Amino acid sequence: MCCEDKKTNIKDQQLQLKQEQKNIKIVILGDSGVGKTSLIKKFCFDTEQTTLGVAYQNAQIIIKGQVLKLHIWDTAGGERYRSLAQLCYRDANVAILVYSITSRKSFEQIYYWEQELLERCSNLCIGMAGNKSDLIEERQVFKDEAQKYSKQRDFVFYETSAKTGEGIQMLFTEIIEKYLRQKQQ
Ligand SMILES: Nc1nc2c(ncn2[C@@H]2O[C@H](COP(=O)(O)OP(=O)(O)OP(=O)(O)O)[C@@H](O)[C@H]2O)c(=O)[nH]1
Ligand SMILES: [Mg+2]
Repeated sequence: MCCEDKKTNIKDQQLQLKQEQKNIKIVILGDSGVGKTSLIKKFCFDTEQTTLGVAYQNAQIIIKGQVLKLHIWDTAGGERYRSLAQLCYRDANVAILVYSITSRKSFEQIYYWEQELLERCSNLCIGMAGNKSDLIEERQVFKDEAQKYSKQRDFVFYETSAKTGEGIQMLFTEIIEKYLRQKQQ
């Protein structure tokens, strides 16, 4: 192969890598009522299309000058939708597990949601959101405990509020940055 060919090849590979990085599939899981849909609505600006018990939204985010298209799949936490939700875990790049800080049970269920996910896909970047952080007086899960849990499991963790917007941008940005770093390795 001549030098020029090699150069073209490297350029092609770089271009391909860039194109691959442009689309990121994110799935959002967690118990019913923890605020998954509300979180996504706060984060996205596009219109919603509901499909078979799961909802899809897309959004754009710019990280370090790179425009990324996010395909966000909002699963329903209710029992009767579980088999449908499982269909959208496949090929996910990033997953965000959501609990509500006002529900101890929803936090305890995080382990279940993680197992659900890992049974169906690997090589995922996982984040955890302790949502409804604005409801301080109803808190049932301490931040320290959730932080410790996420550290053990290598999750990106933020407490979020779909009402005030607290933590949402940080959570998405950090988890996507982590995904991009892992993809480069
Ligand atoms: N105060 C407060 N309320 C919230 C927050 N997030 C969601 N809610 C409320 O909690 C309720 C449930 O929110 P959803 O976003 O529908 O919950 P979900 O996780 O999508 O529920 P499923 O679709 O049934 O799985 C709604 O009444 C929301 O307005 C939050 O951060 N703070
Ligand atoms: Mg919902």
